[in-house]
Amino acid sequence: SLKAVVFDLDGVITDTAEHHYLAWKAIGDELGLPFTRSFNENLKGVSRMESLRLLLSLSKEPLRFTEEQLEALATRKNELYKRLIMEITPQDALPGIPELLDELKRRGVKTAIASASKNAFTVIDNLRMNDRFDCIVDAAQIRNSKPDPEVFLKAAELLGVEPEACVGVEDAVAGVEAIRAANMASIAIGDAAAFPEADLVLPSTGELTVERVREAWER
Ligand code: B16
Ligand code: MG
Repeated sequence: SLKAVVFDLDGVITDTAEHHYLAWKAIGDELGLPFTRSFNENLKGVSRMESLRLLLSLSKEPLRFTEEQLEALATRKNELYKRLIMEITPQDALPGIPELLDELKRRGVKTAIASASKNAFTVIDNLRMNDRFDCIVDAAQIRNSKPDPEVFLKAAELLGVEPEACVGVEDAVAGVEAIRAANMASIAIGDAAAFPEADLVLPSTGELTVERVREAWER
């Protein structure tokens, strides 16, 4: 039976995917790179340094940055991002999420966060959602980033459940890949055309109910 739901954080619990986008956009603008929202889809769920590498790949001429300069760019993006997430309050949980967490608890289904972000705890603190998850796995606790399944497998392990008894929820292509590689059922939030591999795709978290979670798990 269904034992747990493992949630991605950025873009699923709250709209920090937008904050990541705005921070990378500022760096892209400074460097004169044609960074768009549609290209930003590739950065979702991807680690900070890998995101920077993808952003710089937009340059027509090869960019010769030293390791130090790359670190400085990533740090500056993170400073911009940290400033944006300072403003997050409990009102910023995405639609339907608090209700779904309550309902899962009532039914004895465990919940976890599986985030690629080093800022996950700050975001969850600002949402005042620390107590609402049975466990939280962030970037500091894993070696391999999504699409590697490690972060989802670690969540299942800490919950003490088999991955096969879990549903994972993601807004990123790399994230759905990670869920599938972990042998969990998958729900993607976003455009159906972008997620041919997901067991279920919902346009927004407002549609994410216990019934939909069960539906994905039964596939
Ligand atoms: P940070 P998630 C991911 O979080 C974001 O989707 C991705 O855009 C970001 O680059 C990554 O975290 C690293 O974040 O720079 O804060 O360590 O979606 O897995 O919760
Ligand atoms: Mg995400």
